[in-house]
Amino acid sequence: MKEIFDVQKIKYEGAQSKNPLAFKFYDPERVILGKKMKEHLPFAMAWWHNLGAAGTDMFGRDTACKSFGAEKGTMAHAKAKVDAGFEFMTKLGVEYFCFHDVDLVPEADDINETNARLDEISDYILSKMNETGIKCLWGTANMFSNPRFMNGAGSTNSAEVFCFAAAQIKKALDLTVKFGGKGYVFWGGREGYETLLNTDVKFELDNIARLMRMAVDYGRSIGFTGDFYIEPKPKEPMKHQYDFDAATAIGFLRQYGLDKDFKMNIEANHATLAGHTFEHELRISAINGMLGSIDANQGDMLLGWDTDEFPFDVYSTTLCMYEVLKAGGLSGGFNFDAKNRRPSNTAEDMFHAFILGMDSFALGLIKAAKIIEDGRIDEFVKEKYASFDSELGKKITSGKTDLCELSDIACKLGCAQMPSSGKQEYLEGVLNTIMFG
Ligand code: XLS
Ligand code: NI
Ligand code: NI
Repeated sequence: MKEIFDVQKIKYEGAQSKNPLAFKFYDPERVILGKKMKEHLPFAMAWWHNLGAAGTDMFGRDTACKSFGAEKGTMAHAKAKVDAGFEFMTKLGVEYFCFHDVDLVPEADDINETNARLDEISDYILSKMNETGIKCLWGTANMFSNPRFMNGAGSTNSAEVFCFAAAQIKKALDLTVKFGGKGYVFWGGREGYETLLNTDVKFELDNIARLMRMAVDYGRSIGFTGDFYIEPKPKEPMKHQYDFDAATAIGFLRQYGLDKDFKMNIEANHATLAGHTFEHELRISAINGMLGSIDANQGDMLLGWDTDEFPFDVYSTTLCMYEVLKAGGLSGGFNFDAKNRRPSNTAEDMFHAFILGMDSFALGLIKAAKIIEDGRIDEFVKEKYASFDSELGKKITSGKTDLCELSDIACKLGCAQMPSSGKQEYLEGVLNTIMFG
């Protein structure tokens, strides 16, 4: 078959290499902390950005061409995207993909027709998966683009639209199972509101949970054994989104008894939109046993929306990988939910973007392993709480005391010693020596 991209297979050449189409840090076979880099970093391609997004923004049309030789809006184009996607992933050594239902085919007016198209394309995708060994990380239903979802999907005010959400989830779960996907994502882009003047928040939350419960029941009934994920995001497109951040989403899942089936899919750019760091969201998920998967991208400090840039900030990838390593790895993977900047509009730029993202995470992994091997940061944190290893501390942490006894102790002491220093600047210096020393 004729190749779509005029690019050779991307190889690791090391940091000295000046070849723009080579990995400088991502060496898939290199062993870090007893595991190959490619096992630490199961990368995935996001169908929508990589094969769909062509640079359109609020102020201008496409700058890139993603027709892949076929007419857009046709099944021939859907197939050309499959060919392009599998060639692209193979050339980069990316072993997974993620998709929304309507990324795969042009959506028809009638859902029956859309489903027939999905059946056709998924057979074709499956044959490509078998040919290449490329796997599916997760699937999802796009319940935010079609105008019927203007008031939400699970949170809609229309019982009929709720049925369409159910139908799309059912089909997307069928496809995820057909592809052997590891996970199924709920990103609640329209599950939120603009004003309380027209919104029954309690009703909407109850209904979202009902839809998720039905998804779990259906998924399990057709043999889906993977994780369901919530992908938190505080805003955009809605002003208030219900899955604001990991802590909020985890609370919601527990409230509705969904916590055994769900984990978090943490996106870096969503974390920063919520006013958190990426690593904060990862830590909150991990300590609750809900760190599932990652949407690997980055935002822009100066812009207040989801810019979906390819990860470049190595401090951020390092602190991310430090959390991931300490959590024992991901059951999911690293999905580049990221797109080229609008003026980076060539096919070669698509490769540069993935090389940048994969190298940034490889560097993050290398540096995070060094933080762990160095041990000073972990040791400091342990020491910081040493007071709770004392007799008094143990009394508190074992729950063998009460407010009155502790109050008596404080009163007897009269005044407390100052706690030990947090030493932030020292620790930041340690991090810098590990990064650049
Ligand atoms: C949008 C989200 C979306 C999800 C999948 O901000 O990141 O792309 O990952 O629906
Ligand atoms: Ni995402
Ligand atoms: Ni996003």
